[in-house]
Amino acid sequence: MNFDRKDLTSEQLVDIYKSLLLPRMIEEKMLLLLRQGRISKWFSGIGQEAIAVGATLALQPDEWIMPLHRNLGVFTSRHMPLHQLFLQWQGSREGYSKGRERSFHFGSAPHHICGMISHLGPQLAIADGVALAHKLRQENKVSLAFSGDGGTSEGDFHEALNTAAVWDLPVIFVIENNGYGLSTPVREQYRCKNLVDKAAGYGMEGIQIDGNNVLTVYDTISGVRDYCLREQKPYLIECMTFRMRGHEEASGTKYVPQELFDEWGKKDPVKNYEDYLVLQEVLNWQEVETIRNNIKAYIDTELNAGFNGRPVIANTTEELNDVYAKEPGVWSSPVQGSGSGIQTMQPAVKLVDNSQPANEQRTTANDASLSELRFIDAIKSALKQSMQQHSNLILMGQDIAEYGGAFKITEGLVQEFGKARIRNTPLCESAIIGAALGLSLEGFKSMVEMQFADFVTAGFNQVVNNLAKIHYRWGQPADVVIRMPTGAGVGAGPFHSQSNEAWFVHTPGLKVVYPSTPEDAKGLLVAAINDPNPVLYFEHKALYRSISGPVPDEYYAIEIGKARQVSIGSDVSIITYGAAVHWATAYANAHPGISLDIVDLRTLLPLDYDAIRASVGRTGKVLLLHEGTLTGGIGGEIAAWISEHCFERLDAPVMRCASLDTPIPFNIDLENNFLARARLDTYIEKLLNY
Ligand SMILES: Cc1ncc(C[n+]2csc(CCOP(=O)(O)OP(=O)(O)O)c2C)c(N)n1
Repeated sequence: MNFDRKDLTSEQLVDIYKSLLLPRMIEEKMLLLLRQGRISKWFSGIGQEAIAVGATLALQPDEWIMPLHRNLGVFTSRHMPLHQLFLQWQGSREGYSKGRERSFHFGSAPHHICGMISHLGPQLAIADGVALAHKLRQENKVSLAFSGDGGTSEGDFHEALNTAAVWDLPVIFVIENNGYGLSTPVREQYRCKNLVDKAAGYGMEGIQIDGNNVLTVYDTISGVRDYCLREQKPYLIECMTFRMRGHEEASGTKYVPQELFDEWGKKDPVKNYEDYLVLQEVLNWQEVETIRNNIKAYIDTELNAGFNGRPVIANTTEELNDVYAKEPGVWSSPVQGSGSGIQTMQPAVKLVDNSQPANEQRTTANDASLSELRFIDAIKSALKQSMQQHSNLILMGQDIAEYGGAFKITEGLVQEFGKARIRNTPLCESAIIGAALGLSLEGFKSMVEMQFADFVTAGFNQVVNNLAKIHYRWGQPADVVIRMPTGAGVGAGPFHSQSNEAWFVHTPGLKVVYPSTPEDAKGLLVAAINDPNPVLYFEHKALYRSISGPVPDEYYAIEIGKARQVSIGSDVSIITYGAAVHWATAYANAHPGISLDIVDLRTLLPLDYDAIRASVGRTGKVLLLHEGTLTGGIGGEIAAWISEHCFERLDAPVMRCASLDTPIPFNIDLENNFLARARLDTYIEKLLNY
């Protein structure tokens, strides 16, 4: 192995040696503890340490790294104390995730390390978002993300590299090509000669290097970092290495030919570098011995502390409380040792309470000037005012800049706020949602527009696994709003009409809002953008231009989690949301003799159980009405809650009127038959006559 020290001092060479040796010696100890049954699982990076260590040392300590499961060297080179790392691996409360995450699936904002999710590839686009934040603030910083050879086959790899290239982001993508993805050899993983060849396809520079030579890794990444900063472009580095142990310790290595172990054993990154230092007389063997003894002593002391962690005592209140970030400014107890600590100042915003019918008590500011706006214009107004209020708010989506978006909601914004903040995206939902999370790591807010709610499936993983879970896992807020143009009624067929809100209501960590009036559309979007949590904001396309109403001109918010009482009645409750609110009111208008108690939920997660209970109390007969399909819909959840909590108040079975359990048909007659509206009269009759 050829080492070239270039202009590194002997002291620097020794520091690199210590950084390289530490993860190796920790791992050797872990393997021992594993055999003794004192730890349960271990993903080994033995043989690959030069990559994680060299990369981390080449970056500034406040540059984000997105490591994976074999990158212990990232954590140690960022000087995370071993006892706390060990507490983390043991699932202790005093680790980095309060016992909620395993092995290396955790992050720490003070160390600028972003925790991976098991799905691997989603890490890459988060680095895009971080780099975008640096670019927008004109900071001289890069981000660095790892991928295995297996991970390069994921769509996320393609999306993240392409987006970084198109947006000229200073991201360093590092592939650790260690020959295998679990048991899959690289010949069954890809057909190009070298993975770095893919760089050209994205229009970026790339290089393949010896990943076992720590000086090569360090020098290359230092140079690439300079390039990324100077040119404001991404770069792909393929590090050739080998996985010297099984995928994880229990899975064995039978499928790996012995010759490969023999060949790569000779290229051991630690041994070779050690020999080089001795040969160059930077160290002698006695000094090597001393360094090893010091590290051993450090490991033993730290492990002692690590084994003395307090056991986790489950506290359900704390578990539930940590799912969501508190409002900015009151986010006081991030998971110990993590949380970005970045608290963006919240603009002063008036809370409008229009939760009671106009003829009842209503505390909407009477002095506020009102304009008659269409639903779509109310959304526009919320976006525009939020952009004015939050200088750190970025809007992203396909065709949203000059074109104004598929529904023209963002029309004109690019002229006022510029292309840096109103961003057209390539066609890649997953990377953009991942980038939104990266922006959030750096204290930005973002709104991602789905062209149609249906297309969120292409970014589903980022929503339900990254955005939704990150705060619970390691105390990091995901300050992202996803706008979801949703719903049927316009003959748009199975993939431009879906009501998929129920998928997200089943995901703790998300908030789901779904306004039905222009006033609520504006106030809830403002609230969603102010909220530090990931919010899915559903906007029914059929309402955009079909309804209008009075909307305060001022900047105001409507409380997330609070339902609106549309009308108070005594015969039947209709608990509903979205376009179905208008079906219910149309029915009420057409049947003045029936006293309907209509509740517009407005927020589906969290639900306003007080409003539901009050309505049930007034009528004793409940119809849950929604455009989403019946089975597994929100109606089922609310029906269960009512039967559990309001049973004595019921005078009839709780009924659900929902859309048919079929995909959404294109033909208008079929679509009308599909929609819940077709069965509304029948259900109300049933309840009245019960
Ligand atoms: C989306 C997804 N599919 C499957 C897995 C199971 N899995 C975990 S690691 C792994 C192999 C990864 O290989 P590679 O990217 O080369 O990284 P390495 O483990 O070799 O470091 C697989 C298949 C997963 N974690 N995520």
